[in-house]
Amino acid sequence: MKAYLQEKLDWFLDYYQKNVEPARIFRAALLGAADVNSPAIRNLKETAFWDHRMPEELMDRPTVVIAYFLAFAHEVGDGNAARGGNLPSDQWAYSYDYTFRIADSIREFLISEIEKLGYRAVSPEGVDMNEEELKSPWSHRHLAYAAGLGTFGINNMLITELGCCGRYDTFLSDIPIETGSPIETEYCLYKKDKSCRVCVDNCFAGALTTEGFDRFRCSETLKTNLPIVGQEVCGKCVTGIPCAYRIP
Ligand code: B12
Ligand code: SF4
Ligand code: SF4
Repeated sequence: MKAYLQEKLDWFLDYYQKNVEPARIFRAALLGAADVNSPAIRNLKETAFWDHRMPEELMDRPTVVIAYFLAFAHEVGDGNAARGGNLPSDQWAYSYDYTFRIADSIREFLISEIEKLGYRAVSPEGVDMNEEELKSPWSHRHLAYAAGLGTFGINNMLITELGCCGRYDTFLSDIPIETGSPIETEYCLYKKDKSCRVCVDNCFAGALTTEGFDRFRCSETLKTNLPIVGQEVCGKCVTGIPCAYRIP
């Protein structure tokens, strides 16, 4: 079933970018699933956020969380890394905006495909970001981590076999599907043997250091960029790095 949904996802990603909103933003996708009763999901209030929602708060009797990573095309990441003056590229800003539309369409498409098979699936609703803490009660990355899609880099991104330069999305279902579990080796070179810190060096704002991440300082930088590129983006810590498109 996982291969079936992966195939549907691949087909739709290509279809959307060719026919619905022609552009080359994403190059590939990676799908996985996490059992709602697995420790990585049950522990979310401790590992992610005290107010993190449990799957059963968002759907009646779910059995799995489906998670997927949409990997940006190399041009998108490389263009952002190449733009000087600490500014994000226009295409990086456009891609951010594009993602919301394609992600909604992908989710609706996959949910309808699951329903055609006679199972239920729902979008996570009512999980708006907590503005005071700048944290979400539904963390796509932690859910994707629970599904075994990747491991966390010190840039906070989840590094998959397609890299970490991309976007995540998730939804709930009761479809019988092979589930994954957290990957036990570290992909991030800093976490492995301290042989890399390119993401930290790229963070001109000082929000990301090897000691931790100041989400408020990062957020200020994103806001500064809004009037310049039209979106609250930056992404210098996700582009021009060895783990952007692959396991480093
Ligand atoms: C709030 C938020 C922000 C805030 C706070 C950032 C943050 N790191 O949480 C602000 C506005 C600053 C921000 C900035 C950015 N964001 Co943002 N953001 C979110 C949002 C809405 C929620 C994140 C959240 O609250 N997570 C839960 C909290 C509890 O996580 P946390 O405290 O950060 O916990 C961390 C640690 O636990 C750590 N960790 C480290 N080691 C380990 C080891 C283990 C075993 C575990 C379990 C955890 C762990 O990983 C966690 C992730 O940071 C998500 C979308 C979503 N709903 O998931 C997007 C999201 C995280 N953002 C994303 C992106 C791309 C960005 C930016 C690059 C902006 C841009 N587009 O140009 C920057 C990157 C900043 C950075 N280096 O982290 C992507 C990341 C994709 C990816 N490849 O991983 C997401 C997932 C959006 C998406 N739909 O894809 N973001
Ligand atoms: S750039 Fe290097 S240190 Fe940063 S997350 Fe990737 S592998 Fe880890
Ligand atoms: S998005 Fe920009 S400001 Fe935020 S951590 Fe990454 S490089 Fe630093």
